[in-house]
Amino acid sequence: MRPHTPQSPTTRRRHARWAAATGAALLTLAMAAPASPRGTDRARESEPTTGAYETTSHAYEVTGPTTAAQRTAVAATGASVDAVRDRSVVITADPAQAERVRRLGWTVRALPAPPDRRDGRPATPYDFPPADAKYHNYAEAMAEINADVAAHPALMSKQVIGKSYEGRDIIAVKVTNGATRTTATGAAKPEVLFTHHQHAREHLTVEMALYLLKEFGSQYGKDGRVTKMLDNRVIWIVPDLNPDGGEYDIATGTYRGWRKNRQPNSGSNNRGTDLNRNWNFKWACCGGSSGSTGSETYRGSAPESAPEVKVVADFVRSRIVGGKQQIKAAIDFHTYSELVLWPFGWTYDDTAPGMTQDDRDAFATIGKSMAASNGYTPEQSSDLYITDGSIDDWLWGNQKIFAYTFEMYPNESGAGGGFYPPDEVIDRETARNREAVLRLLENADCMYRSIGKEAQYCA
Ligand code: CXA
Ligand code: CA
Ligand code: ZN
Repeated sequence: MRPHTPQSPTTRRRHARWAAATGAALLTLAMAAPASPRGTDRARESEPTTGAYETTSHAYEVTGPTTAAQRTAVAATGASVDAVRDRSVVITADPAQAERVRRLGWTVRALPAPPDRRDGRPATPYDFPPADAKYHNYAEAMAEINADVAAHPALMSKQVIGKSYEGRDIIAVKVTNGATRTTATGAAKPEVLFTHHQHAREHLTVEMALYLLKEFGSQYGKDGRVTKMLDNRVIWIVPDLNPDGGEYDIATGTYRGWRKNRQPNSGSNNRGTDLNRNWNFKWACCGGSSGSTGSETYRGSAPESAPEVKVVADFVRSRIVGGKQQIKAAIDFHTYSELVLWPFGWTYDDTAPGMTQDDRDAFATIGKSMAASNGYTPEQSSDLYITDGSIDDWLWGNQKIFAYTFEMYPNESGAGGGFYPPDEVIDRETARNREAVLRLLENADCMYRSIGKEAQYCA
């Protein structure tokens, strides 16, 4: 195992920025938290953890954990770890999970409930609150995509690749210049996959998909790099992996902070599987997911037990043509923390069976290049905490696709709005990833070129 340095200069820098920017605000908000509509700490902790009702999850700041192993232990209580700082983490937990974290010896403090953005106006069911009206609910996102495809029929086509648990369409948009079947050299076009919104409350990721479609559609024939990529790549955009969870999160006009899908679990009143723990590679292997239905990181009853994961995994497998996976690289968009992450998540080790030093170096080189372009922090995902059953581990471990996770804006839980940044930031924070996306597309034909080994791997 490589020496693990949890308190790297990078995390220390991030911590300092956070403390300076939001320390005072957090204190105030923590004091205000018990008056939130979700009730007091005492009330929450008297709620049942099993039985007739779903328990209420809430955001907490946990002060004390400094190493990845300590953060993995926090996650093992069933909470989701939403942000990682030098000496603390932000989690989502139900009262029992929060108590388990306290018993680990850490200080646990309730954070404010998600913001009320209704502006005193009535909520429209299944719509974003008035102050966040620029976000797209499911119907609005589909309408926007249909319009993009209709406006650029030579560049885009939409496929329904399957259905969510509640029966919503899961779609993939194919973006490429349909007039060219191969690259200039006659080779099959390398394919690149962008996936969005595995986690319900991470709505900014759907906006990222809409941004990419707008940008590719409008810049073809205008911007040289975009034109070259649409001529020489096939881009697949899956804009919404978790439409049921997303709609549930916004249904009442007050954000619910929901993460999982909305699939019932047999023998339990707790709904939902964490889609990013349900992929079929080392599923349940390593303490990086939970077998409890009430957990924020419930892994499901079996790999691909979530219909949404099965649909996208089947789609990825369908891109194996003549025995060869056509998709070479991928980004799965999440929020928040401003990170570029690469696999493996199941082990702290840099290299492992199926991840050679050259593989790792190509991942890190292009990961760091993308991060240099958007100001995110690049690292292996297990530098945060262990995960098993994540999409990146499956895409790389099973399909040999160079798969990254982007954790988008904000960097911090406080000032930037955590999972719910105001809609004013959408344009800036989606365009912020333009260059990173182009860099991945431009490298996708031979990721090993980045480490000077094109001849060895891509001849
Ligand atoms: C993550 C993503 C991919 C592999 C390992 C870890 C981070 C992600 C998660 O835990 O699934 N973080 S998040 N978006 O806050 O849930
Ligand atoms: Ca607004
Ligand atoms: Zn996520």
